[in-house]
Amino acid sequence: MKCRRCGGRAVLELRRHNTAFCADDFLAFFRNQVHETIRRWGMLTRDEPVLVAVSGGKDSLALWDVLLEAGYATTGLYIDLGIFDYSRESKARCQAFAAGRGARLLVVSVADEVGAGIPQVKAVTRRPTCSACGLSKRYIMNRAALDHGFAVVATGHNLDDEAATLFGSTLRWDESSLARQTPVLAATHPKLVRRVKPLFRLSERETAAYAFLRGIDYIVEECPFAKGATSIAHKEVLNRLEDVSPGAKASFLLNYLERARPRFQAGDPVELRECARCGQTTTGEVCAFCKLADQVRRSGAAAVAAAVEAEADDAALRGLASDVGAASEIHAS
Ligand code: Q46
Ligand code: ZN
Repeated sequence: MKCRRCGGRAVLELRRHNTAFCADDFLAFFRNQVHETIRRWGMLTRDEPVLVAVSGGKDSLALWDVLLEAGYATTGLYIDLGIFDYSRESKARCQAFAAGRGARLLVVSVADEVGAGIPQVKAVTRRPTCSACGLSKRYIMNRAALDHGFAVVATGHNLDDEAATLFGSTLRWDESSLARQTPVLAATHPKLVRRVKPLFRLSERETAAYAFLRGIDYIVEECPFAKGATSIAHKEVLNRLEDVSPGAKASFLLNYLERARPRFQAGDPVELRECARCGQTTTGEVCAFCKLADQVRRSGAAAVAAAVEAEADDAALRGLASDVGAASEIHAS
């Protein structure tokens, strides 16, 4: 297989583009896709500092790498979810990445903000883990950006993530989720920062190839709570479709954004106001994050520790149980 650009030995075939590239030309293709996406969607400007949310995984570190290399004024934001070894190792990857490039990294811990880490929040609230986690991440991202003077946050969501979210929303015909599905979430309120996804046209396989070829040390293991998540099943379905029809995922997402989204947007006017407690945006009186933190606080440290012990039996967390004692001690103190 030969590189379509230089004729050298290709290392990666991209079936949906009916092409193949050598390492150097693939890296150039990848960067070009990111810059084109940023330009076409008006995501970032050169004179505006960008907060890049990094998880330690391939996508967000690949994004940070491209932006740093292109000279954007970036700062990383790592949100410590308190998920045992997974969080410890992903934080170490982000810190090493930032140190290696002389970049600034902010670290915010969910435990400091909510009163407990994600496993404990899950245990005491009985709320689906990823829903409490997603809510906390969106809240902390926005607040960290406001606190540190950033008007924009960039995240590493890729084509597979976005197509799977769209697929899930479509299966439920969830109109407000469909209206919010966009690679650029505009700042529609002074307390809301713009959120952009410059990798949304690049597949998971492509970001993994970029990170590998750039020698980025990222965490390969998934979050233990990802097992059995519906979004993973949606990704599998879309991957099967992509196998028989290369380009299906991109077509599903890009055609939605171009043709169908405006119709959902028109029917979803949302009135935002400031949370009576924390001042961040909400549609009600008190925001969902403040309510979550309240619930954790009310349950008390002893209940948190007991719930975590019970949680250690959960099959999804087997093998991580040795960390539970230490984690509950930290959070109970
Ligand atoms: S939402 Fe769910 Fe992720 Fe949070 S609990 Fe893990 S899998 S990290 S993207
Ligand atoms: Zn609030």
